[in-house]
Amino acid sequence: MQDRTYTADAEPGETVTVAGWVHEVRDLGGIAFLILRDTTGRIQVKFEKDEMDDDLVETGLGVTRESVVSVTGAVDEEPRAPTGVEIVPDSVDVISAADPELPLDPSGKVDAELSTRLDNRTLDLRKSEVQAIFSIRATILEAARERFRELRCTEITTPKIVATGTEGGTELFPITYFGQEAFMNQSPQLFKQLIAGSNVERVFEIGPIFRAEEHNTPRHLNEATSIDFEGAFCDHHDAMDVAEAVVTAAYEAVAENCRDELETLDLADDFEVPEGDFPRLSYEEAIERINATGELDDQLVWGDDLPTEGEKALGDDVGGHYFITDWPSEIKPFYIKDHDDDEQLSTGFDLMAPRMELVSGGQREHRYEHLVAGFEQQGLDPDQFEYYTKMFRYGMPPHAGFGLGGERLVMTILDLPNIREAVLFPRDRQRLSP
Ligand code: AMO
Repeated sequence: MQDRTYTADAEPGETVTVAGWVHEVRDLGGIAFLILRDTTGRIQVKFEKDEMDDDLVETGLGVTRESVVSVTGAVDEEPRAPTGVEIVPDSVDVISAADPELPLDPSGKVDAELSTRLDNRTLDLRKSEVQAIFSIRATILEAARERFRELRCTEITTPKIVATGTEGGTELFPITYFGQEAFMNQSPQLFKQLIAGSNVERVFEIGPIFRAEEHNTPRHLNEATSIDFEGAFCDHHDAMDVAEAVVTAAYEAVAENCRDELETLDLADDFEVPEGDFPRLSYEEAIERINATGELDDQLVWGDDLPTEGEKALGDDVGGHYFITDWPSEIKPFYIKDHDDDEQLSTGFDLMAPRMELVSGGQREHRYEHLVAGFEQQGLDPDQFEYYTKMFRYGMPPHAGFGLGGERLVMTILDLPNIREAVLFPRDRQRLSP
C-alpha cells in the first residue's frame, strides 16, 4: 500500500495512514477507541462522538473485531494511550470485514484447544505469543545457517522424492512416480554423503524429512525439518563439535536478538545459553546410569534401544545437554562406521537436550567393501543402492555428519510442551490439512 505507515513509526505531528486489524473497540460513551494492530504493534484511534462526523464514528465503532481497516488521521501525543500516541481519524475504510463469530479469540483472552488453533493458524498467529515462537524459529534457522557458513559449509538442497529409504523401511511414505514405486525422503543422508565426497567437502541442508511414524506423540511429526551436516575428513568427534557449535549458536542468537519475544513468552528471566563442552557419555555408561535411577521396570541390557522413560530419567540425572557415544553397531544404520578396533561398537552418537534426542550422527563407512557388507547384514539389497555405493569406488574420503531436528531444537530452546507448537502446519496421524 502506498503511503502506509507502520503503527510503530507513527510520530506526533504527522498525518498518517495506518492499516491493519481491529484488535478491539472500546466504547466509553462520549469517547470511544479502536485499537488497530499491525505487524509492528498497536495504535489507539480516538473517536469523540460529539465532535466527529456521524458516519465516521459509525464506521469506526461498528466494525467487527479482526476486520482489516485503514485509518487516516493526525497523530497526537497522548500519555494515557498504551504507546504514548493516538490517531484522531479523518477517515476509516473497512477493507475486509471479519465475520462477527470467530473460531478462536486472537486476543488470547479465551483459550482454545491446540487442534482448533491449528485448524485456524492464520487467526492463531495473530496472538503475540504464537508470533513470538515463529519469529524465534526464524532466528534459530538463521543462526544455524550463519554458524555453518562460518565453519566453511556450503548450503545444499537434495531431492525429496527418492527411490530408497535410509532410516528403516517401516517409516517410509510410498508414492507413485510415473507408474514406478518411489518414496518421500526420510533424510538427505545418502545425498549429503555423496556431496561431501566431492570437492565441496563440507555441506549443510535445512529441509523437510518425511517419516511415516505410526505413533502420535508430543515429540514426533510425520513431516519435520532436518538440519543436516556432512563433512569430508571429519570423524565423529568433529561432527559432535559442529553439532554443539550449531546448537549453542541458536541459543546465543535467541538470547541476543529475541529479548522481546522471550518477554512475550515469559521466558526472559530464566533464559540460559548452554555453556558448551557437553559431556560425552558412552552408551554403556548411559544404560548403567539409567538402570541406577530405578525409574524403569526392567533393567536395560547391552543392545537395547533407550526407551523414552530411560531418556527422561537420564536427562534429569545429567541436567543439561549431553552426547551418548559408542552405540552398539547393530542398532545403528548401515552407513555408520564401526570402531576400527571393535566392530560391535559404532561411531554413532546422539545429542540429548537433555530429556529428548535432538541430534543423531556419526562417522560414515567410507570403505566400499565394508559398506556393501553392511547392507547385507541389515537385510538390505545393495543393488538398490548402487547409485550411492558406486561413488565409493571413485575416491571417497572419510567423512562424518549429523541430522538435527529443527522443531525439536525450537521445542527444547523454548520448553514447548508439544512439537506441533513449533511448526506452522504440522503433519501428524490426524492432520493432513491445512
Ligand atoms: P534420525 O532419524 O535420528 O537420524 O533423525 C535426526 C534427528 O531428526 C529429528 N527427527 C524428528 N523430529 C520430529 N519428528 C520426527 N518423526 C523425527 N524424526 C527425526 C530428531 C532426530 O534426532 N540420517 C540420520 C542423521 C545422520 O546420521 O546424519 C537421521 O536421519 O531430532
